[in-house]
Amino acid sequence: MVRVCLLTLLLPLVAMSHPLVHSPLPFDCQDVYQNGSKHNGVYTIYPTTADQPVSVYCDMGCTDDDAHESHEGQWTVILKRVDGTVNFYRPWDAYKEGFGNEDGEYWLGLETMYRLTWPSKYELRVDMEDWQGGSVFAQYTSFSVESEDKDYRLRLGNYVDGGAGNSMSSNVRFSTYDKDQDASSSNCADYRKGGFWFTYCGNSYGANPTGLHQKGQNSGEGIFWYNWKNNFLSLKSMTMKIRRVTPPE
Ligand SMILES: [Ca+2]
Repeated sequence: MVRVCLLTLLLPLVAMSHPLVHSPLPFDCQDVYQNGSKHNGVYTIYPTTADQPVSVYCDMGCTDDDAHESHEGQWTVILKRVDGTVNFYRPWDAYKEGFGNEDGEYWLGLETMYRLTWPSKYELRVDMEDWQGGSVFAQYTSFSVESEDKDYRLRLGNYVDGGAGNSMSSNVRFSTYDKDQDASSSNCADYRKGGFWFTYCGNSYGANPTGLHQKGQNSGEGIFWYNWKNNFLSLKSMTMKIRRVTPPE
């Protein structure tokens, strides 16, 4: 899953110098790719209107095999955890608008996720890595986020594969420490130190992609994916990314 990409070092320059004026405004990273930018990096997309640009990290695949490239990449990254440099214990408004650094750790924002996923069908892939160098992923056939009026409720398709196991549930409202909308009598976002589509928090199930960046602890406050390790072991990295299943005509 982790590929060496020599071009990565050049990417920020490529991204900044890419002339958007010659192409239609990209709706997501798939459009960015089709407009000619085929390398991983930070780009600007326009999920709403031309006067509302959104900065995003695009995972374009970055493999040396060109024939394989178009199939593997074109992902719009919605969450990235790599080093613990960004605080994810934030209130509702922060999770709504997004925060962090697109070239490091960040949360894209629920409103942008809603704008991206209501008109088109997207799939979801979650990549993760433990502290021993192991890596797996979890892929879902569809991913969409409802509007704020509907509590940014998550609609998730079937878990397909990847070795991580299924640790996410569909039909779940989003929760932050200041807006507890989970099904537990506890405040899961406060308990887990991040915001997410939590259902229950006291039981041994679920995922915590926005938890604390801890080194291999079992605190239940770290970044974990329960069904991979069958415990709350905190992971080294986690990325959530989405891609249109059927591109619009
Ligand atoms: Ca609760």
